[in-house]
Amino acid sequence: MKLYNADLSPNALRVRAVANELGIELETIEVDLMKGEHKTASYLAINPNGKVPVLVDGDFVLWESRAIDGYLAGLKPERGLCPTDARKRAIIDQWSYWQAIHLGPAMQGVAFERVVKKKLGMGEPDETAIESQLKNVAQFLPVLDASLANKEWVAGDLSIADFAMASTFMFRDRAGISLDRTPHVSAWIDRLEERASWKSAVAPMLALMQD
Ligand SMILES: N[C@@H](CCC(=O)N[C@@H](CS)C(=O)NCC(=O)O)C(=O)O
Repeated sequence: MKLYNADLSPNALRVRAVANELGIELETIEVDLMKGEHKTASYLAINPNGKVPVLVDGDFVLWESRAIDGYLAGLKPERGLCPTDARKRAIIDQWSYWQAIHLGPAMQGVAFERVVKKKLGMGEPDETAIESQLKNVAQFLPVLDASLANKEWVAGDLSIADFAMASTFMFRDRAGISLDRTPHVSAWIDRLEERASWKSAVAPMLALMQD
């Protein structure tokens, strides 16, 4: 299986981590976003959105990181990362969609302004955008915190929802987003980041951030 990947992409990160967790080996093909390799005709033929990641499994092509994680988990159902039980699956979807639509854009909005722009030489942070996204972070983070008060993982057992969520937290320290007021979230992300699957997936990104 091939993964069109960018080491600096939080969306590709959640796919590499789930593959590691499942023991699925992926042939990663690095797509240089700075050189626009994701906008070439040959790349747009596999993902018309011009974004990473993309998974290619034989003649099956799949984009959208959370969908890719669901597919990978489905190949190894015995690992339980995405159960077929309707209620368990619905709770995983609930948190995955919530991350994609609510918490993720808020956290990533702050990280983009404070971390990514600087890293890629894209100018000064937009303080108005930061203020607006920090309000969203303050609204949504406590929701996750309350939910994690009585469970170890986002959907109860470890699942693809944890990996969907975790990518959002990658740049929290660099972006100045404190988890002091959300101790359950803090304990959960520490737990997740201790996993060998995550450590190995995140290593290339951390190396790039040190440059
Ligand atoms: N919803 C997509 C988002 C993919 C995405 O935005 N990828 C970024 C990298 S993190 C990208 O390729 N950006 C390049 C661009 O949009 O031009 C997913 O989860 O896979």
